[in-house]
Amino acid sequence: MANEPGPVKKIVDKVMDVGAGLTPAGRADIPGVPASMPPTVEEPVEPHTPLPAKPDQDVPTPLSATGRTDGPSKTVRAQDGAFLTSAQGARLPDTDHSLKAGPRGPVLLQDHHLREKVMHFDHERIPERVVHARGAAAHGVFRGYGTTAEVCKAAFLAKDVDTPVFVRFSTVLGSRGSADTVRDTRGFATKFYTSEGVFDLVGNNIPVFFIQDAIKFPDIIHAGKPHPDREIPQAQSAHDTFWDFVSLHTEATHHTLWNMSDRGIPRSFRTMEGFGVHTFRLVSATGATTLVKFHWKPKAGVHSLVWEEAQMISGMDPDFHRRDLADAIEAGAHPQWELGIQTFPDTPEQTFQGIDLLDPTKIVPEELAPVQPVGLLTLNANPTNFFAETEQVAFHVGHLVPGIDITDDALLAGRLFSYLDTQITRLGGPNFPQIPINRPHAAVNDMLRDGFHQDAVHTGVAPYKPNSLDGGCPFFAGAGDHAYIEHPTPIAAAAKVREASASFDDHFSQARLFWLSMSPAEREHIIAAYTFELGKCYERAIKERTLLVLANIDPYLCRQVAQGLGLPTPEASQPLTEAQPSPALSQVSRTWPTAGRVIGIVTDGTCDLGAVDTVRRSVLAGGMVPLIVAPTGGTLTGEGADPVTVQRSFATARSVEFDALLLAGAPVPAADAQGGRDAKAGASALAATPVDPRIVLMLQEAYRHAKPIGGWDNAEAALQAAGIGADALGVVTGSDSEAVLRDITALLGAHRVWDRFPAPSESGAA
Ligand code: HDE
Repeated sequence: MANEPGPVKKIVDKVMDVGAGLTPAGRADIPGVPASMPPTVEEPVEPHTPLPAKPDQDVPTPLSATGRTDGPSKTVRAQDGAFLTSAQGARLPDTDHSLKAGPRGPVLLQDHHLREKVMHFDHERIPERVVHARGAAAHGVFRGYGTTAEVCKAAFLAKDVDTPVFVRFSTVLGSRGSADTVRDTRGFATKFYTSEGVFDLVGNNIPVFFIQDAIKFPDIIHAGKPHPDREIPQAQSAHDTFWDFVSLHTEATHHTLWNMSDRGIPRSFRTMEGFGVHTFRLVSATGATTLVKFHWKPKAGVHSLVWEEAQMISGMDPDFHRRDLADAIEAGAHPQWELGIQTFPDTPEQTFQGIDLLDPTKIVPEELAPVQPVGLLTLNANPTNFFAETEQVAFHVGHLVPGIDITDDALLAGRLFSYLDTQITRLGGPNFPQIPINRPHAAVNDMLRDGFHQDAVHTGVAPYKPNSLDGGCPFFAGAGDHAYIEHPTPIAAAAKVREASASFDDHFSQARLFWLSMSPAEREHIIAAYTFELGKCYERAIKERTLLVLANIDPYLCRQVAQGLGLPTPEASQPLTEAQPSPALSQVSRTWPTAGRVIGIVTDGTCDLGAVDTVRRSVLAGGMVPLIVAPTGGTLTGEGADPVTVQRSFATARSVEFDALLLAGAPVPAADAQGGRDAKAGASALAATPVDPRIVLMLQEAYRHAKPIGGWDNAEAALQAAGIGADALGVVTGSDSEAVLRDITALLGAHRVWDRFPAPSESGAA
């Protein structure tokens, strides 16, 4: 009875029939279709089996709890049958009315359907992650380049080995429902389902951490989370407790500076770098060891939002990052990252050119140890069910495979304890590795038994060793059988102390290195970020204390922030180090691929629609996403031109959705351009212009967010209404719409037109 083709085919034909009224542009080109079939206006009532998942979606590989692959199909875990049933499979005639003694009578306790439905609903939520609660994930594949053969024996790194992966991106501080574009560190956690067991690389988009020892983790998180009395502010570091802690605990200085830089507000998960942060130890087939740091390099380049844009998006589209990831995958623009390693000799000191490799507040500049590519990650499918996959995935830094070992990093040691511990509460017991998304793709023959939610049906009577009753099974593996054998790293004799190595006391030299490596535009953003965040603090003492920290990074930074706060500029308390800048740390001055960028094409429908459609198609052909913005939703039609589907109306569109804007003429005010209806149209000065005030506002925002703007026909009139010169930097007008698009695409390669706003010359000086 499962998957009966007859009724499904019938309903599919029926819904496709209704959907046929929609143009292909509305259905296929623009990602975001909510279900695999377009809905009908009337509620479908003819029974049929569940609709299939969307083509862009995948599910955890169907494996048994013990890693067996034989048997189940990909839909085996989905619901089945055409009829509504109870959890026990009994078919139900109604789910809208409780069982009552008469239509107006009391509800009867014997209503077992009501009881089951509400009981289950009452328990739908599980505790959110204590950190990194807000996240989004995707399935993909990792292909090894084989370049690590000399240093690492891990099977998944061998040449052309494809390993399934599941990657979850996250913010750190916010609750599950918080906005995506807040200023914060981002998590970048990858689960590799390798043939030798699961390997989890649980990293961040910032290569250093706030603390050097895991015992401080509750402190930094308590300080960053909302104040415990009022539980505000949500998902932000712009408050007194955060700055109170980081100004007193100066080992946080380097990470905090990264947070205040553009890295704290990424444009997309797709445009983030990822870092393993700790130093790991690789082991070769011959037992030789190498210390390494892991890096993820996005093929799309490293890009960020500007702060005003990030704040607007938090209101306009709090799901901006997760939508962007899912849409890109659905559109076939599969995001890619190259995994790379920096390698260092495994010496007893565990330092490299004077940098302590066990100190997670330090980087090794790429100019000193280049990042060597070892494989390619491609995210190619969206989860089918958020809860089952993204919410229940459980990462753990102790999920290691032969060839990858840990070091004595004290932060890593605490994580090795924490990531198992937290799942007991979050996922309700010790059997979370059996949840479909967590199951290894390697044979599992452990002796762990029973417990809540046990899914395996183990055979045998002897889950202990040694045994003879189960024929001695399971047996020990040797190195030749891919056993995970800890590298016998010598441990120097030492006294038990609660202390850190003296080298951990340097809290400022690398913060200064980061500052000196920034372009002038990036430095201005950092100044603005500190000024904003500290400006939100209540206590003057906390601001003054933070200025003392900034004085030890750079006098210009300190002076500018102090000025913005209206406070005196303190002197540095220690000599500034003369760090060599690392150009690899800057996001500016390089060009990147433009695939996946979003271009808004604005028209009031009175222009040459043929040209609009041609540009729209060229944007698509370039791997970018065109969104048509018109006075109302629906379809634009014109003589001799194909109909053009509208994605955003003047009322619903906002500049922050677009990386660049194209104007097909100067849109006249639409019928709803009234302040009483749409406050965006309310500015009286704008209402007086012959251009729709929402478009004027959109242009002004795009301009100040340093976005490229192009136009043809009468576009100059719209620019003029917005106070933007047609010859301004990054503004392109002309009669040939295709040529304008070419210029705009070239500008997008540099991400933004930063030169539009030159930084004060003083910013370059120390
Ligand atoms: Fe985590 N961290 N962490 N962390 N972390 C968690 O594990 C913890 C640290 C990171 O998408 C928790 O399953 C301690 C560094 C990511 O599911 C928890 C310490 C780095 C994620 C936990 C750290 C990270 C987590 C919460 C100090 C970057 C999200 C839920 C020693 C290298 C993974 C969970 C996902 C999640 C503890 C420090 C990254 C509580 C104690 C450093 C990306 O176990």
